[in-house]
Amino acid sequence: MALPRAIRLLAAVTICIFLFLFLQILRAEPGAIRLPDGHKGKESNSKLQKWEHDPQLDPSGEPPEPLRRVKGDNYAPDNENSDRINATILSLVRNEELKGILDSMNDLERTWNSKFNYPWTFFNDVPFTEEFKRKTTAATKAKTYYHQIPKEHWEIPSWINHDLYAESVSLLRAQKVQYMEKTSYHQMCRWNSGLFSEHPALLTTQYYWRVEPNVRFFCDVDYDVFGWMADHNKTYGFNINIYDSPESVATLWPETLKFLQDHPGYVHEESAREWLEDGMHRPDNKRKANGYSTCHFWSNFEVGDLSFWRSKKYREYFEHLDRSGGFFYERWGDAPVHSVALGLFEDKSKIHWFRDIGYQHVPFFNCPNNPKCGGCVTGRFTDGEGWLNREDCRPVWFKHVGMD
Ligand SMILES: Nc1nc2c(ncn2[C@@H]2O[C@H](COP(=O)(O)OP(=O)(O)O)[C@@H](O)[C@H]2O)c(=O)[nH]1
Ligand SMILES: [Mg+2]
Repeated sequence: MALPRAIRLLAAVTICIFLFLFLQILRAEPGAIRLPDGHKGKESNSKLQKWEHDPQLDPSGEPPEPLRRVKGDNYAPDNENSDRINATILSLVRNEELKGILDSMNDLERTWNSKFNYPWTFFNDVPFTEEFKRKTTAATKAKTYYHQIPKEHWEIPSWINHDLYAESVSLLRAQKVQYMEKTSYHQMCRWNSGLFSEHPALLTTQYYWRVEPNVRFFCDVDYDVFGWMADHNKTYGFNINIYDSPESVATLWPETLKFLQDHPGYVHEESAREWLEDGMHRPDNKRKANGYSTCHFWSNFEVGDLSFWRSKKYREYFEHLDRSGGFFYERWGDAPVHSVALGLFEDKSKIHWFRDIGYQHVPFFNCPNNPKCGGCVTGRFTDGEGWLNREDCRPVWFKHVGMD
């Protein structure tokens, strides 16, 4: 028996409403990133909320086994046959930053190194003061070493044209490139990019963990981080991924492409090149940086294998960049230089996100959802101005590479 017309109409309308509601649910964004309290968000917010999911909000623990643990005295500071592998914590630091490095040391010792007792190796362009040595030695049970950087690794190289350098400084200062006028900043970036691995004191060392003054570590880490790198065949570990000021690296990518033209076989088959060239999220950055997204591993935290920085490919690449003068005529940072090299020459699966190492270098955080962490807000990326949230480019890394 046919249904009355009114009932059929009602049924059709109900189905339409149901379909409409169903589509709305499908389009809703799951797990949009929680923004810091008080962030009123403008344009920056809307970008963020398009990111589907911030994995740092998920409960997380340690990375996969095998994990090397403390058992008895196997990592005791004076154990000659300890389970420590060939590695050091390293820090380029000024005498005037003593208080800042002691704060960083106290945090890293408390959360990790008081268990594993890896040595600390300090570098400076001038001799360390006795007070610096005394106080930093007293801040750890592990061994401490102090080294001066050879002049030829620090001084402005002979091929830099000083007039051009001065002109570039005024030009890029006008474009608001931070620290452009600080020669020591250029020297520091160059050293951290390609000369730290060449310091005679590190020549037989394989892994390093870079630590700066005034950084914080929030989470207890109960496994040997260097041992984990070795067991899992990792080259590099990061924990924060941000965009750079494109004006500071405007010719880094074009110079890189020139290098690749001469060495077409150097790009790794499993490289993260697509990540370097991503233009979806910040197209302006990519345009101004002439093809490079400017997304980089924030290198004030890095755990790495020095063999990568000493490899033929990287030595040649660094030499090429260095000769082009961009460490002075622009303000190439060691973070984008390291990131571009890793993104091109390394297998992307050998780059690891240390999500579990809670960390802060002003103004950014890496703060896991983990009961082992204290003193930071889970998932908070910055406690600075709201627009800084826009600088987070981890989602671009996750998109292209995943979370390994
Ligand atoms: N010895 C020495 N260390 C420096 C110099 N400039 C920077 N550093 C160190 O290099 C690292 C990066 O410098 P920093 O001022 O923190 O730069 P930012 O993190 O980019 O603001 C820190 O560990 C500093 O202590 C310098 O002229 N001499
Ligand atoms: Mg710093």
